[in-house]
Amino acid sequence: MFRNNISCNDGSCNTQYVVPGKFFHCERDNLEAYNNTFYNTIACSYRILFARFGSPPAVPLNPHAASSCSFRNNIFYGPGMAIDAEATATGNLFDNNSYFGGLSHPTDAHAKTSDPMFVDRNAGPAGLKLQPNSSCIDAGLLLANSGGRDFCGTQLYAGPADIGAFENVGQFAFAYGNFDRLGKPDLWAIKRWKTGSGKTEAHILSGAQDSYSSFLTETGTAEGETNADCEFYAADFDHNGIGDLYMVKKRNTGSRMTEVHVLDGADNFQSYLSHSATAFGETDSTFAFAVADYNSDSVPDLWVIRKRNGGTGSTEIQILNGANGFSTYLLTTRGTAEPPTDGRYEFGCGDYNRDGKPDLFLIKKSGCDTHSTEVHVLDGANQFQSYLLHTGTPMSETDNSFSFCVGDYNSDGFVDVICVRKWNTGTGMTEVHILNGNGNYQTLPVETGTALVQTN
Ligand SMILES: [Ca+2]
Ligand SMILES: [Ca+2]
Ligand SMILES: [Ca+2]
Ligand SMILES: [Ca+2]
Repeated sequence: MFRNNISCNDGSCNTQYVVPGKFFHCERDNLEAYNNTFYNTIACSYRILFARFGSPPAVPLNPHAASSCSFRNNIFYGPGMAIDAEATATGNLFDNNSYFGGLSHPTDAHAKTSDPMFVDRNAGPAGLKLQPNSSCIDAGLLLANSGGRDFCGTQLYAGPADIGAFENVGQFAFAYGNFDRLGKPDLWAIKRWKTGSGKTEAHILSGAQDSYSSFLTETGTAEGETNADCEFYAADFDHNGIGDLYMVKKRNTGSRMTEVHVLDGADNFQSYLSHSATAFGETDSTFAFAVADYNSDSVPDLWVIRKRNGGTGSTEIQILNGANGFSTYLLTTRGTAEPPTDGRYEFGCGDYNRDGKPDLFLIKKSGCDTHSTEVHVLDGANQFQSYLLHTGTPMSETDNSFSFCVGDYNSDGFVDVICVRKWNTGTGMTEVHILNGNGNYQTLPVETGTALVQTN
């Protein structure tokens, strides 16, 4: 078994063996190699060796090449000769691999031969993740014994399997808010790429029966496909009671500033209510956001949370005024009581203690003292300088198969935490697990599969 590995220029131009150059040296019968990325940059006779060789000087230990091996869901990238010379002779299976850079493999009935589109192939192993439009995404075989984790620890498989050592995730963004004027907030699943319609799509699950078992809408929007540069939030821009879709574009913007674009819920997101370049420069994955009214003028504002690398040595917050297109600050750079944070945290806002001032929720997913998913709340009344709550919950520690939202699901005035399980769910559907704010998140009154298939 050889799976979820990366090989970068390993064994290239290795001349100590009979045959110079190799991707991989396979000496065992029945070896299964899957979901690996073999990457080479040097023109050489790259190949997979199946013969069994001893130490130099190269003497075959066994004249019989390995047989009954299988190679599936792998990426072979690099210049060189065809790699099937020994494979075809010894009954080894090649199926559903990607070959690019001059390689070929005529025995692979499901060969992918277009550029796998690495994020940055000169940036080391992490650069061998796939871009959102890679043809290797969702093109893999679902193999029964996946190993459970990809090269960087993402749980496998996240929806349809991908080819190569990295599973692509983040296609869906989740938001929580009222869409349809009825009392209870709804769950918004925003599909950013590989949508089928060629548009960013909104799939909104009704919260009316606490079951999320039907859709209020499933539609392409006026916005083309997007990527991880864009985050999505639900709020009512124009006070007509119908939720609107806020898109925060963090980088690669025309204005070189973080931008906010608002799509109108009233026409099913077919037009824009607003386009704004904010006063804040471009941002990246060290930032998180929320959209909620801070200064009680009923206009949603943009909360910019800097998780780390700020000047104060803490998790920082700044809030931009929605009333003037986010061009001025309601709260300028402010350190908080929370030390720097990272990818184990998600953020949201809501009025935890019902004093009329929205508070900042931090959901800590892993690495927790309580060995559970934790809820921490910073007090909006003193500009987030102290905590209103630290608590463990009945949710065990969570990973990136979960997304979190904050809102009052049952209209009892207590802000709840909505845990969305995207994949590897018991029901086979995207699931909602709600931590009840009444009682400080110690119960899970709602745990349900939704009408939405598994997401990633
Ligand atoms: Ca609206
Ligand atoms: Ca406001
Ligand atoms: Ca409060
Ligand atoms: Ca509640």
